[in-house]
Amino acid sequence: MRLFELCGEDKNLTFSPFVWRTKMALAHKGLAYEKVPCNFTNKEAFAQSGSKTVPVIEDGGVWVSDSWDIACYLEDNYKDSPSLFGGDAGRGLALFLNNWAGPHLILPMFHILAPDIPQYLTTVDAEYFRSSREKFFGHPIDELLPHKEKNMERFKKAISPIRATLKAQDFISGNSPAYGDYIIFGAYQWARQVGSIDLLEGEKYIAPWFEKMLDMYDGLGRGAKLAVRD
Ligand SMILES: N[C@@H](CCC(=O)N[C@@H](CS)C(=O)NCC(=O)O)C(=O)O
Repeated sequence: MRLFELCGEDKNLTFSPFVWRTKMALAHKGLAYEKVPCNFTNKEAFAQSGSKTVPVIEDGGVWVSDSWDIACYLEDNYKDSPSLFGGDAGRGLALFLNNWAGPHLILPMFHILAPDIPQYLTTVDAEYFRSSREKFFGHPIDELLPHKEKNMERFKKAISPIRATLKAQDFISGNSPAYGDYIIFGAYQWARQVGSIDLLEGEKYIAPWFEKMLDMYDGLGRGAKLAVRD
């Protein structure tokens, strides 16, 4: 199996929150794979998938893109390894979380992180990132900077369901981690790798959960390369 992922100027700096979902899912299922780092402006390696975004996997000639579709593919094709969803009801709820996380976790987090990212990309990637994200936000990403405090407040409010869940149980998915945990983990791992603000400060329930997640699978998350700030 091959996993295509985005990297910074440093090929070992691979920080996509969506790719982290897939990496944790592959580890959960105990599947081995080869990592293929790609740049934002060079997606040749996975062109055959038809996808413009990562994660993408290629498994014995089968191409699958989109983190959710990959999770379902792994679940359906590797039935003998631990389940990512714990059955149909779990899959349904994980889909809800997947759909919730886009607008209510990733997006508010992106308002905080976006200006931090270009410094870690190649010059052409940084240019692409700035112009594509400017189109997305409707203004240059640096214009987010003066609103950091307000955006932080918005983010802290948005994640209250995560806080409340981890207050009541050890993992998002209950007693042990599963795909729902990987969805949330990917976002915090992204912030840990490239963010200049500690989003877990004061988080009595989320921070200890994140520490546990970092240690899983022989410290897969903890061992990830962190961006080196100037
Ligand atoms: N819904 C997709 C979203 C994936 C996505 O947005 N990936 C970003 C990296 S975090 C990407 O590949 N962006 C490429 C680009 O902006 O050109 C998924 O869950 O896989």
